[in-house]
Amino acid sequence: MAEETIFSKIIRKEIPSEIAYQDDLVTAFRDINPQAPTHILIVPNKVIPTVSDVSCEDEAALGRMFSVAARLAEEEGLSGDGYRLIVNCRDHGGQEVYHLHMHLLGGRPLGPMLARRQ
Ligand code: DGP
Repeated sequence: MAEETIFSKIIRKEIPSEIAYQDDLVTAFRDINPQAPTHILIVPNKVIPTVSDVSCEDEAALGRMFSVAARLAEEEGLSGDGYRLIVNCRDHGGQEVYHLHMHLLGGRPLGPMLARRQ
């Protein structure tokens, strides 16, 4: 059984957060440290620590994450100009919270995908 993080407490509403969407498979809430006018995290309700831990039985939740991203992007007025979805994985990916999550970012031009090498 994978270890819980703070995101499980957010999903169960044991600690406050600004929840934008929730259903039986996924929860979406606003990032505590927003990097863009819209910055929402979309997470499976089940604890899956990283992308490397995904299995076939998670496909419904992962698919739902994308349909919820599209729905929230539309609600936030991002669909026309576009937005970015990011999933970080482990150290080199810059993952801080080990409960798989998708960042939905938009509301301004987001620049290049990666910081350029010097
Ligand atoms: P990542 O680096 O991909 O693991 O991103 C983790 C994100 O989670 C980071 O942008 C900040 C956010 N975050 C961490 N703790 C909390 C929290 O307690 N509440 C909310 N709303 N966001 C959090």
